[in-house]
Amino acid sequence: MDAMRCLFMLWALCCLSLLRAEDGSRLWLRMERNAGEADVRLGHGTGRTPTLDIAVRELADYWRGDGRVVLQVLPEGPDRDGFTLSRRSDGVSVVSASPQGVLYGAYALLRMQQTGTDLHEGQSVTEIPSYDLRMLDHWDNPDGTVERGYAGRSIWRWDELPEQISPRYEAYARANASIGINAVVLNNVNAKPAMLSPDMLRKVSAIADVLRPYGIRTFLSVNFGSPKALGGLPGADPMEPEVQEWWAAKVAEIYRLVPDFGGFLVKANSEGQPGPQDYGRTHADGANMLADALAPHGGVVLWRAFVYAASSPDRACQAYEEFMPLDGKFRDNVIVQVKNGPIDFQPREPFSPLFGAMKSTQVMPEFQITQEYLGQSIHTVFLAPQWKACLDAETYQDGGLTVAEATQRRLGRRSVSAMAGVSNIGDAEDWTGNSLAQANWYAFGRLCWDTGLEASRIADEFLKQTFTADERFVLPVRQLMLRSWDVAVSYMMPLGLHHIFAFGHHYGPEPWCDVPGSRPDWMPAYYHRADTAGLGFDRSARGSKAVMQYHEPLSTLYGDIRTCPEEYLLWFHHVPWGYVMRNGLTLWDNLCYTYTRGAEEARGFADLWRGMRPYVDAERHADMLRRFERQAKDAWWWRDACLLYFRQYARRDIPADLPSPEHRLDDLKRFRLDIDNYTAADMDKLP
Ligand code: GCW
Repeated sequence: MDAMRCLFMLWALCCLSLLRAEDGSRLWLRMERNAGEADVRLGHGTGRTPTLDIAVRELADYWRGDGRVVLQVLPEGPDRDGFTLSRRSDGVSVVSASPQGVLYGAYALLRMQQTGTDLHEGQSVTEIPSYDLRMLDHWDNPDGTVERGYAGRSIWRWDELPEQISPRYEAYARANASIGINAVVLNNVNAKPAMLSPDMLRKVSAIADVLRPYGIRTFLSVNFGSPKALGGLPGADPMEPEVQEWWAAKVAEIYRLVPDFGGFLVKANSEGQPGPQDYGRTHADGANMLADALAPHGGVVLWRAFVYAASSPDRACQAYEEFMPLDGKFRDNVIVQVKNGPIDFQPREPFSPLFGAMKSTQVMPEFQITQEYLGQSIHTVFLAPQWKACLDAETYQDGGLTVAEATQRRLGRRSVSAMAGVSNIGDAEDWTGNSLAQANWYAFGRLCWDTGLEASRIADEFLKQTFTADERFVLPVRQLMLRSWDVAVSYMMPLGLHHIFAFGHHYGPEPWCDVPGSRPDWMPAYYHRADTAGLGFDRSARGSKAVMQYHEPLSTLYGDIRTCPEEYLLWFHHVPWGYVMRNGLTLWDNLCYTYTRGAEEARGFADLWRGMRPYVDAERHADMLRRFERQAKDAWWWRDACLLYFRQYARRDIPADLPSPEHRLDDLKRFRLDIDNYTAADMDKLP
């Protein structure tokens, strides 16, 4: 080896060892402490509060800019959690009408410092968040398990509470506040009645005490049958006075323990949960009864529209059918919480027609941050582009409103606007079980704050704060993140395919799955409808008529196979295998090319990440590399499974210029993933 090369190797080794070992626990809050030189103070007339103390402490510890920082609460400052930052010759001021707004301003300053976007002298910026409630929904159970959680167990240690307060609660509150999240539902929508027992409520109150100074209000999911299951009443009919009294008393008990309690999230008459329909009442009757109990205390009801019956001919139509007749019948402290798509957090869905349809009801979007249907905590899929596609979608309500605009309006005197995301957080060291999946938590908060932010800007901010600002890292990895959703859709369910997952755990492919006696709408064939004529679900006017739930011109656009966006083709149409698509290739050939492209790009992600070794500490680099390698293998597994299976119906060959399948269909069909006992350590046991 020549001398130059030796020197270079030595230099490279030094650089590598300089990257400190990291476990990902600091998330995007990896600021270096300053040397104690920051001059941070409260402005004239601004008294201390616990929230302002946090703002002062954060800046005193981490601000490295010139001059002093003055934090001020002024009645004429921006309200609704907003703030103004101004840079003057002698420093920076942060002004808001509330302490909480000042705290968000403080975190904005630190974010600017970390991402190199400082204000110049004389410049000022004002930000007002897009939504009033920026909410994380935990699907955490009292026994410590997390439904669809892939990052370990629940962060809430119910068995230790209220005596022991894990330091993680405050770290969690701080991370949320740093991105503007101000509302948290602690428990699963499949709620246990015991959640409302006096014992549990004392634990809830202890958590709420930690979250409060960070500006976060606590909410609970409730089981609609609680008056019966917990209260011992004969039923839970919302029209029964004793049921109403039970809830009013329970709500009063909660507010004694948690004075700023936010309200209830309810999954009713869905997937076996009790609800008002059990007593011949409507969703509005149920929601309003709870809303009346909460109203005197300032609480709200988040009532989910995720409903579907096994008997329905098209699950995609059902939420609309059940909720549209109730439009305008909900109290103004009820928000109907609607999943982004009409079915269920699929890799790619058109937006739910309810966003455009319900004009007289406060509606909020619900997104899934946890990757139930997108490779869980193994695959890297940056979700901001998926959420943006929904938020930016034009509904054509009243001549023109995007989903974001339709859900940001406040319709009644007590109405609040809201957006929710199902959390991907667990007790894993790095919180999300995959250090790049932290980006989805981050992106969710940032988009609730400002739905106008571009996905690329969010990725950029995240990478600079969480890894390094070195462009040799940020540029390629940002590009990887921005491609990742489309890539995952391509190797899992391109062209509008949906719900062809393995039964139950939803990790791998199982388009052939057929569990005898199971609900038909839980089986892939219900959705893909493959036969020798073609593939896809006919939701046009000749089919299930789901297209008619959209305003014109969308219903015509989606309903006509020639104008339907090709990304939704098989969502809305049963398409002949030989149908020629816009690029001149048949449906079958397009499926083959798209699956293959997705699988090849996933392989490219692993290669790209391998090359990022100089910029990332060894721990996070190695852990992510294993995941990227597994993702690449899974992508080929998906591609082979779906092409081999659908080929039986298409009766066509995979184009000769594409690689032959690496797997055999029979082997894939025999494979069973024991997901309950599956950990990242078992990744090599997959096909
Ligand atoms: O996506 C499905 C999940 C269920 C979940 C349900 C819901 C909490 O598979 O695990 O239950 O949606 O959103 O209620």
